[in-house]
Amino acid sequence: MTSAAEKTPYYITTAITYPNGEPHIGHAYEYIATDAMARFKRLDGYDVFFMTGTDEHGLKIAQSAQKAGVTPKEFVDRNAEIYRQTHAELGVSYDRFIRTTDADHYAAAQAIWKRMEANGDIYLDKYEGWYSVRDEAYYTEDETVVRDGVRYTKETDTEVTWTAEESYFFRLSAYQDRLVALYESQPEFGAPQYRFNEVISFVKRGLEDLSISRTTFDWGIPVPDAPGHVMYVWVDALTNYLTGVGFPDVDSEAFGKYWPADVHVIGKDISRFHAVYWPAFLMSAGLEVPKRVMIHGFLQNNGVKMSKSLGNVVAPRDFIGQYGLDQVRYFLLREVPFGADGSYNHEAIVGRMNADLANNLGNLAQRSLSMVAKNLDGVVPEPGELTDADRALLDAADGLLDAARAAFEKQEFSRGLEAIWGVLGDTNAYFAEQAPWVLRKTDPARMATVLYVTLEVLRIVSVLVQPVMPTSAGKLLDALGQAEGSARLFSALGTRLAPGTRLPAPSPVFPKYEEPAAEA
Ligand code: ME8
Repeated sequence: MTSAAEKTPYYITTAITYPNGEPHIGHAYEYIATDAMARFKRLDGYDVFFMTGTDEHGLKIAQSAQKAGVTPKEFVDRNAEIYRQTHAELGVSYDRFIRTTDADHYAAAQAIWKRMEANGDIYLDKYEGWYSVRDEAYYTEDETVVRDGVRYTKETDTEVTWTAEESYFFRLSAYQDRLVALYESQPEFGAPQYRFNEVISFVKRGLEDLSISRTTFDWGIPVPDAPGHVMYVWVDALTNYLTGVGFPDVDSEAFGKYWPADVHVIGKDISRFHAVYWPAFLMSAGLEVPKRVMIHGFLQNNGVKMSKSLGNVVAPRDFIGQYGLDQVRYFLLREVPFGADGSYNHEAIVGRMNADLANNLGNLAQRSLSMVAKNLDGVVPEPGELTDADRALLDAADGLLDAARAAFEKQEFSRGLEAIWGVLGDTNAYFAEQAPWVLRKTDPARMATVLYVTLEVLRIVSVLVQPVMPTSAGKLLDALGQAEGSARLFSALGTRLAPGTRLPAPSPVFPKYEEPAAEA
């Protein structure tokens, strides 16, 4: 037994969301993927710390609050609750839900600022430029276009206005070589490679110093010893990853254990902040940089960008209500290679639900478990001598743990699930070929062996799909007589299903999706 003290720490985070709109399926996608990763590592014996939360400062939030006729703090208190609720509905097993208005976060943001300042990387100057409130970022003139008398950014198509203010600057330009050296010495720092390459070329083109304070509004963390200045929201936001593990107390147990983070999971629109600014801030502050920034793509509704004006934004709650939580979690992680942009539509979801879940997994489990209930008094039989077919199938199932580890280690969830469903496909073929319902009359001992092998593959598969479908996999493991606890950890895959295990009466776990009957 490994005690908690000996477990390898694993620190994983999502981006922290701006709580100014309703949560949509794109946010849910990131939460679910990160949750699956955290659950995978816990089941694999790691000491996991998983953090998510909300990014509550900045002009955009202040303006939304004003529109809603409440103070910024009232606004974020109300909206952070909505996001917390979404996490609960999605079954997200976070260890901390951080809010950038938490008191310990103010201390952490001010501490990192002081460290960067002490290192000579912060200076006061004047800033002029095209500012996008939506992006909380300045753009150069050639990064913008004018349409119908209004100027927009080319990249994000958000409106910009000419803004001039006194501002503190971070000497980002001084970090170009160190960043390139980091990317070379830590080639897995950014992933997937094609998205990381964009970051690398951006840095190689040369970096300008970064404006990191604002004086035109006050909804932010005060810059230490600089009345009138609040921190640029991204300095504040990125620091959340340190706050969660005890910073500024770098001698704390949490910090020693969990920093540097193992992986920050983020979307492609914020890769620059995480793979360029963030490591530069950390180097300046004399802190280690994260091990990996995993950049996922964007989800589109039927190939169309989700937007309020198109009215095609799907709320996670509605999505889950229609298909079921585990079904949605499976679909999102199986359908789109993590990193790539993806699209969802009703037919694709129903296809996966019916073929992969109801048929390949659910039906196989129900048929084999019912046969054990009817013919073997609901007790896992002792297998007889194994045939080549039995051994080949068990070998393939035994190889799944390593295959899943290799895939999940790189957040390649779809690849891991594909391997598992490959073995399920083999198992269905095996079941049809061996035809235990025929053996029942001709060779009951052989029937028992075939059922044993089938249940054993189902046990291995159920243990491995827990990170993706916690509730359904739990029900399958109940049906296979595997109690909660050590029998469900990956370490339980080192032993075989125990003959003699008494199984409860089986009931179907994955119903087929039926189209609601058309209204008469
Ligand atoms: O960017 N598909 O917050 P945010 C997939 N507060 N992912 C999507 C998506 C979509 N359609 N739309 C958004 C912020 N996301 C900052 C982060 S971290 C220190 C600060 C992802 O609410 C997006 O890429 O705009 C990001 O990773 C997360 O949702 C939150 O986005």
